[in-house]
Amino acid sequence: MLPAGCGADRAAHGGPLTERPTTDRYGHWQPRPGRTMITDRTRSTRAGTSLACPDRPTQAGAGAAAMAVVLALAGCTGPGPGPTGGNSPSPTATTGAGSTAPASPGTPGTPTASPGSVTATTPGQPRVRTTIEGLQLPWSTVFLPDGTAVISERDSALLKSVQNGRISTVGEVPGVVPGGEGGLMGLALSPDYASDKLLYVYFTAAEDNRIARVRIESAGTGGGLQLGAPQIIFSGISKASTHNGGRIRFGPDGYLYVGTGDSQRREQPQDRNALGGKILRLTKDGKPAPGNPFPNNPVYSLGHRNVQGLAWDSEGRLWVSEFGPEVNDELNLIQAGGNYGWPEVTGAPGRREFIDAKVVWPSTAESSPSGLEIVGNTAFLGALRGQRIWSVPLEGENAGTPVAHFTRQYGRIRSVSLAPNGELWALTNNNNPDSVLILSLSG
Ligand SMILES: [Ca+2]
Repeated sequence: MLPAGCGADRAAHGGPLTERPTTDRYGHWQPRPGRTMITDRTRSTRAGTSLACPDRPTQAGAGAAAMAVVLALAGCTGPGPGPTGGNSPSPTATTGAGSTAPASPGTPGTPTASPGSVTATTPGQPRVRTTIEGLQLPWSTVFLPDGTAVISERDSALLKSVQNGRISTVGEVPGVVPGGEGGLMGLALSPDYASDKLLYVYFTAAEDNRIARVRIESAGTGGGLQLGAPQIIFSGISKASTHNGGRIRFGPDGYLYVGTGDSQRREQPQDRNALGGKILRLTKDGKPAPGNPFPNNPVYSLGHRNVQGLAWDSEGRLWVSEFGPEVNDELNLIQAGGNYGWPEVTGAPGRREFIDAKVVWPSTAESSPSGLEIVGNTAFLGALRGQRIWSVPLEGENAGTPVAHFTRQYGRIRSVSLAPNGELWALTNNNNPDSVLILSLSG
């Protein structure tokens, strides 16, 4: 399904990294007490530009009008008819302004959060205030304290800045070996950026997926930014042409959360000593964070297929978006040590040993969610194959009925990120070229 040339075993362009892997050849975590970090000063000499290799091919107009199935807590705790079994999803109906809402508030037998109580705290309808064009396969956005945006480009391995609507190249992250869905992906700004000036990056290298940190700071009077030498803090996350995960984000507890993919290794997600198909929780130095559910282990939750969206709600609960296989994309509420089912189950089958998704999209043609952001009590998800932005009202531990915005108006959406001024920045993923959509939520 992937375009030619998207294999994961593309030759490395840079020299070998000097750090010993944190995992064995099967991607199993190898605790090494007292490990010291080694700075990677190897510069890449990447040549050429990779093809766009979609996480999930887009099929315009594909699929029936399947609607997201919404699961309130009551529907997720015990055995019973599956949400996608006897109950057909509701069709959708266009309501104008680029939004699509369900024709009915819910399907009998499928519990939903109370729409009334949720709607009251929902931000205004997102509207595109402006667009900034000129990016190529952008993946992640972070904002510096002065409002400057820093954006990663997956296949070019470049970090770009956007200031006053103008795009500039900051520099290339060395050691990135793009291929398939891999490349330069997630970004996270240090919570101590004011003093340490550090940016964390997740990328696909020659042998694995890894995380580095690099100083990024003003170059001087010109207002530009410059990069320091990256330091690898975590490595050994297995790679493949697809399912590389890639989202990283600091939580309210100050630890770095990492969404990984199963890297086409179905045995990894249920193995708590393998890094694939997990959410990891790390210190700023790349060690397992204190209080993790399994001793001296970076794993925070398991049984995931491919996590590319992480966000916390106002009460500090972690929600994640996750690609399903041919069915059942998911929005999950994360519990430390929780098992989210893959590859044994997907969606919300009500199996006691697995945690059900809060929202299930039966049709991956309508979703395939990558980035996730929570604004107030509303989750926003960027949909790749679905070519839209979904909003989902949250109420406590429950999720309400998803609403679609901008369906097939801007193509594939990779990420959504809240800017300091309250606007939402969405990145397209079309490669012809790509844009930032700056969305106003004020109504
Ligand atoms: Ca699941």
